[in-house]
Amino acid sequence: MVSTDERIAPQEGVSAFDLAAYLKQQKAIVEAELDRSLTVVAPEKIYESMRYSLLAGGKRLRPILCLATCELMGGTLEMALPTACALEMIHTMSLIHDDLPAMDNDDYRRGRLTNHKVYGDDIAILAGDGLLAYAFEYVAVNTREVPAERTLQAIARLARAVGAAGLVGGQTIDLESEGKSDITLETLRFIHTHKTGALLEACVTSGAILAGAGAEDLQRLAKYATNIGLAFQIVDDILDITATPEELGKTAGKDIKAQKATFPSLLGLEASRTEADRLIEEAIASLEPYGTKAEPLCALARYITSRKN
Ligand code: GRG
Repeated sequence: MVSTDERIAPQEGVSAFDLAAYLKQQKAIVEAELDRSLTVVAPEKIYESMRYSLLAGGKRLRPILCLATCELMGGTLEMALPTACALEMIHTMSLIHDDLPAMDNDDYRRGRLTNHKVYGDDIAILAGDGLLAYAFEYVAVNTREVPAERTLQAIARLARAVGAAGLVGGQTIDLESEGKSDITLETLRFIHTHKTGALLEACVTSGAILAGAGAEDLQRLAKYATNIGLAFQIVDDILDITATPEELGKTAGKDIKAQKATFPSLLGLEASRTEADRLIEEAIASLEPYGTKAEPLCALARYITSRKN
């Protein structure tokens, strides 16, 4: 269900865009495709574990971003749907591994027990690995009506976002930084742009690549993505302090407990909010050349700072 928090009040001079209706519609498309993408076969335990996390809800922001940019660049839903699902598989696997005792050690995610709490650490590791491999297979096998060269480029973007140049690199520095009191804003920016921003950028750019976007469009969209990526993680840090576990669907207040450097711990809550808002406005400004066609992406950017979970 889409909450009323996702309704954006139209601003003066800006036409109304029904984000709640848009999110509901796109989310339903993604949920149905994810459900179809993964069936339980032998060995059942691993498939059940993969489905447990993949179909546990979540905002589905990453696939929705991918579909939105593909559409903005003149592509169709069919062109981007396999990649959109793959992005959610990758995101889900990163959450499964992030929640493991060897990493963030969390018991709850998306309002239910974490994968390893239900299936054990061993199966949770394998479920993550299985989802990661399947994500790439899914794009390669199911992408239609897109020239192979573009699909290959999209796959390369996804792979780069996942590896040491992206999520894996960001998570490494994040783990190394834990408990240290001298983490600088620069290091924190590195962690956020890699751990969270890289995948969001891959969502936006892969959708555009599949639709055949040119270099100038890709550059603009990458700028939009970098800004929303950093804003997204700043808001995540703020919510860790201000939201309840029920709102978050996971343990709240973990960053303070772990003495983790975050934007609020370095800048304070108000300045962090101001920075997130500034980044979102900058993201929106880079979409100006597209006019009203970019309304979904602009509304999605604003949603990042107004969200409650
Ligand atoms: C990718 C190979 C590989 C390994 C994973 C564990 C790890 C390496 C990286 C950690 C990545 C991570 C968990 C980043 C945090 C991103 C983040 C803000 C997650 C929350 O995203 P939401 O709010 O969650 O979109 P929902 O549940 O709505 O999908």
